Amino acid sequence: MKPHHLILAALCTLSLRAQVIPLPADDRPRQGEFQLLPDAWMAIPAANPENLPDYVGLINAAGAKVRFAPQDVACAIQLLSANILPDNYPIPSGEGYVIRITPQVINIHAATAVGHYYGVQTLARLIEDAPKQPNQPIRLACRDIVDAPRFAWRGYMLDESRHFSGPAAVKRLLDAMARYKLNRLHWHLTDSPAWRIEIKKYPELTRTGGRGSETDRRPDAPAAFYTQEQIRGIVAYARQRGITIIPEIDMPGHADAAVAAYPEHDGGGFLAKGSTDKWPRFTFNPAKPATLSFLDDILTEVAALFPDAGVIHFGGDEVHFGWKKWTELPEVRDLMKRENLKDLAAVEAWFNRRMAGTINRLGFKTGGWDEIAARGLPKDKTVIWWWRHDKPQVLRDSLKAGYPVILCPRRPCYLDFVQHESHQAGRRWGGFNPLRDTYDFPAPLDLSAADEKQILGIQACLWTETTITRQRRDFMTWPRLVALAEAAWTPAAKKDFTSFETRLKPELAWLKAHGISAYDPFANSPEITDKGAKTEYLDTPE
Ligand code: TNX
Repeated sequence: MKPHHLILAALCTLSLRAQVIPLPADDRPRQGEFQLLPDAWMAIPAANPENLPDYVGLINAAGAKVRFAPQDVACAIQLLSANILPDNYPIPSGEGYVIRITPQVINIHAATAVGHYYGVQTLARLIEDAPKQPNQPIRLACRDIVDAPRFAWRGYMLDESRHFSGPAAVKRLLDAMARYKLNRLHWHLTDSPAWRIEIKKYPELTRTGGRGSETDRRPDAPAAFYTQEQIRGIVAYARQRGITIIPEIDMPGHADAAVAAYPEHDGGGFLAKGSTDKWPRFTFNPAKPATLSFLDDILTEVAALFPDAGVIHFGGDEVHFGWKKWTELPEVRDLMKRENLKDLAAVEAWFNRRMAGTINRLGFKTGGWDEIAARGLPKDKTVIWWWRHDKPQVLRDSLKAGYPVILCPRRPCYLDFVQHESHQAGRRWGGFNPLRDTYDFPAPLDLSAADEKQILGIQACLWTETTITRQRRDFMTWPRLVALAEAAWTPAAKKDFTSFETRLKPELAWLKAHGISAYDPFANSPEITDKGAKTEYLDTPE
């Protein structure tokens, strides 16, 4: 071909470049194109409409104009079952799907509603990417996309205690997570600065414990928290987007806010260094019967609010920082004698087993930070979150002991770490977390195939000590969370940072258009530091 013929060919041929993040597992071009006409029909399988994702809405938000089809009309887009594919196709299961774009029709095959949802998300990206003119068909290149996630757990953790987000911000976050096929929101609802989840039996938890934030310790600061009604609404909103919310109620450490509300459960905290104890009531009393029933009651209400969570996370992190008072507590002394416990680590382990028993009885697995790995909890009812990147042996031991593990090491999964060498606000620990490190994860761990079977997935965590405003929370989260989404979904062999960067550029525009103030790594946009910012409070009904 002469050069000008090549140019002509390029102009006439539709782009086959898939502007999709996360990159699908397999994308095979075919001959021809499909023309999606205005007002075309979209067929959706009958199901409980209340729980159905808004498939039509997603396609139309991408710039098309399709309609929900009545029975028996010829449809342009059809959501079909998994097992009516031609013989040579793999049958999708779970979150997987197959999209077939032929000149006649677009078929999306999946075994589940969430599989269809992810197929529709991918199709929506192809539609977004296609050139559009008013009242003209949208031309889509024919192709087969055969897709399924690498990891079942593709998560984000949001710390609500240090600074509160509020229902509107969480829904906005869920929308963006769904776009990138992230499927778990780990909701860190309680910690030392404040308690953010309404518990009907103990109203002081939020009335007193919900006051203030990491940067506002005034005793009369307003309270900010989620009511149970708001939580039910957020859980349903997430479910329609394929996202499961996992609540975390941190114990026996990180308990100051709860203990401020109900001081009878105090187990002591950091010992005085000079006169400034930062968290004097860091722990619950781990052995007092009334405290254990109080925690049972809380977990019972939490379980009812998150019926589909599968796992309730009970924290379990950093307890030894604040357990020094335990030796003086009569209940702890009695327990040690009665149960023949030789040290405080054994007391902590006893407490973990005691509370895990409650969680299991409520029908959930127990989730915990990696400190709980050596505590003798049942491996079929416990999930470990590996976070201490400086303790790789803890990961090895957890895998060896047979626990399912979620990987969220500080490096490169903590989003309170800075992302550019010039950035001043945020953490570092022998380095920081640039976009590329998050994208490449978990390759540096050199996981074997056997390891990978035991690893549920990966998760980014936003601890909010230094993120006061929504703008800074966005800045620290995005676009690293987009990189994590591709790392969690796309097969290792298909990951390619250069291709990711090309696809990320238009995503930055999408994030901006949706009011999300992401960091722009290409322009090295100015750092949002929150220097001088004040805690923002939302109105929450009493
Ligand atoms: C450690 S990560 C914590 C959090 C802090 C975080 C700050 C973990 C299980 N505990 O309480 O917010 O460091 O990076």
